[in-house]
Amino acid sequence: TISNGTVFSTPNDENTAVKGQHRLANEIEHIVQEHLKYVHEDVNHGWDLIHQDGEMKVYRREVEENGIVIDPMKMFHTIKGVTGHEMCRYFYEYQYRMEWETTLDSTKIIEVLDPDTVIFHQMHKRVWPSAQRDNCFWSHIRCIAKSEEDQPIWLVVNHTIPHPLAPIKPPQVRLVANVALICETVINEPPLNPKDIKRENIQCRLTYVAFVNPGGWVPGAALRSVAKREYPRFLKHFSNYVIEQTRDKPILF
Ligand code: 16H
Repeated sequence: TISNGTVFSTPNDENTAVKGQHRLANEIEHIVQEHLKYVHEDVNHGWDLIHQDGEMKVYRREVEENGIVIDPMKMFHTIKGVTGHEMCRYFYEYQYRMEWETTLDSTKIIEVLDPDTVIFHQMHKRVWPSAQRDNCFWSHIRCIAKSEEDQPIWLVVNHTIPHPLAPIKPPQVRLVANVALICETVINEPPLNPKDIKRENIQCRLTYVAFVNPGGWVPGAALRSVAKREYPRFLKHFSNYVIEQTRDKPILF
């Protein structure tokens, strides 16, 4: 129990929380719906293609707010041999985080809201000539069924939130972010019996969007060059990680 009377479940509690019934349920619902609304929005107007490598395309829209670069990022990729559920699972689950994240010093779960919603506190590596960044965000995984025939959409949303267990400690600076990973599974030449689907028959179509405010002044040119290098690196590295992890495992639809 925190001093204001709020009771928090911790990662150590037996998880008895009811799905979707917690203090952040409405906020999360709203932000998930926003992401779903814009996921198929085209990137022709105002978006620059800043990186392309095979199926991977990384777009950026140059935006500044009070002199701070807050460029929205939007990227697409197609990954062979994995499902949308697998991509989202490895992105969401705490135990894999440090195996694929290359921009973090640490990650910690500070609250579990339900099995599909946790609050993380993460420390970023110092990558640019300025203060170290940390971030505190809720992370939510969701499966959205479209119809019986279609493969569902899987998504993970990470969104910054203040939390009494993660106070900002200057000179550290808090990142503000709204990030979504949205995935669909495509099955090529589906065999008659769904049980016969092999990894060679599947691929994942991925969309990743990031609205990140560095939370304090950073030299704009440095931030843009870090972003241009690090987002494609993340996408490639994370995709390869999931391919490797799932290669010899049963397919998780
Ligand atoms: O999405 C990525 N990682 C998530 C899991 O660790 C956390 C992320 C996040 C970030 C900040 C606040 C809340 C949630 O969703 C992969 C991120 C890969 C980013 C590399 C590019 C870094 C370029 C500088 C921009 C400022 C860093 C912010 C990271 C998104």
